[in-house]
Amino acid sequence: MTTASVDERPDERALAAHFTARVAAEQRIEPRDWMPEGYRRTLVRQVAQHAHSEIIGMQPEGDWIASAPSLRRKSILLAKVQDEAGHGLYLYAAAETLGVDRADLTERLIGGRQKYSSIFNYPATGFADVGVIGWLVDGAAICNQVPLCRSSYGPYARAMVRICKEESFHQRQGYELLLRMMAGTPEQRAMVQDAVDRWWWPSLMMFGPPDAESPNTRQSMEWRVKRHTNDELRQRFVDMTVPQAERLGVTLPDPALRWNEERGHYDFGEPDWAEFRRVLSGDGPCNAERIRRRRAAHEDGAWVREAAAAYAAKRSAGETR
Ligand code: FAQ
Repeated sequence: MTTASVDERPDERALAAHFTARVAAEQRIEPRDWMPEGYRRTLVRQVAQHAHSEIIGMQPEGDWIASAPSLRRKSILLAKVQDEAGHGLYLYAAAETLGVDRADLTERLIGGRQKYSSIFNYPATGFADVGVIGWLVDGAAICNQVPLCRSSYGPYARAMVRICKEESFHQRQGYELLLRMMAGTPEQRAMVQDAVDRWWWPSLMMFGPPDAESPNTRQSMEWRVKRHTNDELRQRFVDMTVPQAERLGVTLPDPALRWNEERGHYDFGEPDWAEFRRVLSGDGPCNAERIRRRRAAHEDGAWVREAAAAYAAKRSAGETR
């Protein structure tokens, strides 16, 4: 006689059936609900990667706060970068509802054991990059994240609602900055075009590998953690962005880009997936620098964490007296 595995025990089977039915009925799964271990692991992976991306994502634009060309641009950029810190915090809080510890997730990030978005391993070399990051990177982030507001896991979906509102503001500030620069001098227009040339392909890579090479998509769609495949969202982003590029007066660096009447979508070229894999493996232009700075910031913040913990301990001792 063989012993039934945990998954085969009748009560576990009933719980799994209940979980599947709730997901199918578009009901939210909440932290105290039973969930399959794989579902929990997938969410920890995705939500933590997302949180890390927001925090590491502060670096490319953050570098421009000190040299923004006017007080107005400086305050806009400062507010945007602070929003990204806030997004990271909502997302770490959502991950903690799954039974993981934020300190441990941070250790995993700076130890290279957890990923963050490939896009933040590219340098922001000019001020036009701030506009292009807002337009393309936040634009891609919105495209990917609006459907996540309907993700099956309650705390993640609710965090996404708030994040998306702010991301759409970020996208507009980027586009507005670019409109201003495009109405400026030939040098300013050239800066914008140069930034678009550098950020276009990495932005398409934000959506992840092609569906045929995406190991997680099928299961994540079944669990309704993800609501669309990587390729569907990449197409949606291209369709949304081409008219914006035309309005702006920039050329997207893809000779294969053209409207396909039959499909009702733009055809576009293939991103360099070898470069994507290289960046994911740690060999992008800025990977080492991003992690080095994140680690230094974490170490520099040790005294704040210690002081907060000592204060919390003092308060709770006071409350129990
Ligand atoms: N970069 O099987 P799939 C932002 C990994 S936030 C790095 O397709 P999945 C805001 C993937 O983790 C940007 N790694 O995976 C902002 C998996 O690795 P693993 C972040 C990537 O999860 C704007 C493996 O490849 N957004 O921009 C990437 O089903 C401006 C196989 O891939 C989110 O995190 C990549 N691009 O789909 C901040 C959104 N793509 O863990 C500052 C939420 C894939 O198995 C300034 N996440 N990988 O070893 C998602 O929607 C999904 O996780 C995907 C990947 C679509 C990113």
